[in-house]
Amino acid sequence: MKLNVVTHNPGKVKEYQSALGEYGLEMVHVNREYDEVQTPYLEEVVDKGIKQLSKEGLTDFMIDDSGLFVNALKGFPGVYSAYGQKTIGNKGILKLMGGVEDRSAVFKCCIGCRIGDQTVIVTGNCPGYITYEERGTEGFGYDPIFTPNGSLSFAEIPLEEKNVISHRGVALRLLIDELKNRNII
Ligand code: ITT
Repeated sequence: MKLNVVTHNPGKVKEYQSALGEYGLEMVHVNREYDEVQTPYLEEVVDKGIKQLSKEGLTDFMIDDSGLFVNALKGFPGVYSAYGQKTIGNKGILKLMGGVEDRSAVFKCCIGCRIGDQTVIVTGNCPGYITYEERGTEGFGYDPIFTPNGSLSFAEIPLEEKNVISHRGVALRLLIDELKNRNII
């Protein structure tokens, strides 16, 4: 079955394909806009996005809204992560974290999937730490400045390993369980 992945971010499509390929699902990248409502909740963005895209006639698709929530920055960039990445970037986050001892952060990923007339929305979290410098060349976005365990950053490990522990990996496994429960895969 083909699944349309609506995103501007090819890195997400790769991670979906790596996790869902073995269930006979083939990802098709659809580089298309949907409105991202302003809210502190990723789930609300995804719920509204699914409703909008369905109304526009799209079928069999997935979207995801993700963010990096840094505790010492009171959750920033959080729901503003895409904006934070485009503006201050990883260097800017490291600058804000200069001299800050509490490096703890959480990556969150909310995935919404619409297949036929069924909707599944799941969320995965990955706790970890902000590094002291950018490290690694794998992945995308904030991967070079996030480490799940204080050792290697997400940009220093292969995608398959990132999927085992990452926020998106956790969400994808919840999605797979739910799609199995509903006999969709
Ligand atoms: P969409 O078109 O799917 O919205 P996006 O890249 O804008 O693509 P989000 O709004 O969900 O996606 O992501 C917020 C930001 O967080 C964005 O800059 C991403 O690069 C970054 N991000 C999301 N997931 C990430 C991950 O697994 N590793 C590193 N950065 C990630």
